Amino acid sequence: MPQAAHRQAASDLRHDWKVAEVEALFSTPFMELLFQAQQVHRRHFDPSVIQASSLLNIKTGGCAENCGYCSQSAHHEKKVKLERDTLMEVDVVVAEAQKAKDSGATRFCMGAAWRNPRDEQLDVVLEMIRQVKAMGLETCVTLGMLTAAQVAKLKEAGLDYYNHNLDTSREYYDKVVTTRTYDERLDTLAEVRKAGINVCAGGIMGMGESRTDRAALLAELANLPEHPQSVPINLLVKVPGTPLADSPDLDIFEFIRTIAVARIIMPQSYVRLSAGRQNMHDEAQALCFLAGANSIFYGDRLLTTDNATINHDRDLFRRLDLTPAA
Ligand code: SAM
Ligand code: DTB
Ligand code: SF4
Repeated sequence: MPQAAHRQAASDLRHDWKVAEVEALFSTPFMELLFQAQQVHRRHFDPSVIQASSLLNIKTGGCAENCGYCSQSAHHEKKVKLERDTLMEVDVVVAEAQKAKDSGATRFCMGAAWRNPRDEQLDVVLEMIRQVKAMGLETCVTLGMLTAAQVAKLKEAGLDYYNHNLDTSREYYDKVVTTRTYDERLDTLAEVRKAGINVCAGGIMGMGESRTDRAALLAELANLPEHPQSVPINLLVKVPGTPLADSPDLDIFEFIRTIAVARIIMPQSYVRLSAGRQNMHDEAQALCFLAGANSIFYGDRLLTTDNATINHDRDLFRRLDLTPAA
């Protein structure tokens, strides 16, 4: 992309989206919406290149928060079959990162089931970040809420991205989680952004929310002082025993519309087709890429559930003439 074109486009970035405007985009006839999204996508990205991030759950279960979608909340522990585990050893994490690198991932995301890390826990994660970064991988962690001092330590360790999702609209939030507020989420994102760490923030679709909630979530993300550099759009993985496991299925075309609208209103962000690919047909994934998704979680596991397999993804990329980002 010529530099000048990129600068011109950058000046078009908007941070004043009204929810009604975003809803109107959702209501655009499907073929027209995908065409618009693909046009925006091509102004900023090569449409055949997909960024691949691998995930590792470095600390499993026993989390103090009560997120209704999550297998790792201590609040749902009696109903969800999941063994708690302590924080992994640094060497084990580095070995997993090497496997991810060898399979073609360019970013390694480490997730911990914490409401917030204690300082001595954070110290171990800092060492993981340093060692994974030294391998030539981009680093991402998702550890829950952070203080400004903790954010500063992450920056110093060389962290590239911090994942912290808003998950849904402010209005629907208390149907999903009640142990934290929307504003606490925004506060952590503000600290991360201020420190100059790239923000990875998105949400989950298919938790029984309305289209207005989906539009409000995307407006909230786009209206942040900077668009998140990475926007994960998850389709709820219905984990038996979690409060939201019986949510009605979301029409896949509504999910694809969500990707297209995210692409249009956050033109320069990487939009990640995230959880939920395991149960998605290849045709649906292809439409997500056409709608402007240009990043995936790559690797046989997500955090506690299975992902689309590496073999399947390699084959899908070949059939769609997609190339992983270098
Ligand atoms: N505890 C940290 C936090 O909540 O920020 C980090 C880990 S948490 C599991 C990371 C994100 O994974 C959540 O914010 C949510 O968006 C996503 N997630 C968790 N369980 C999911 C599920 N069953 N389906 C789809 N996305 C899910
Ligand atoms: C994100 O938005 N999705 C990832 C990552 N960030 C940490 C997590 C998906 C989890 C899916 C359910 C599980 O495996 O437990
Ligand atoms: Fe804890 Fe994160 Fe799961 Fe919520 S999503 S219960 S904060 S691990």
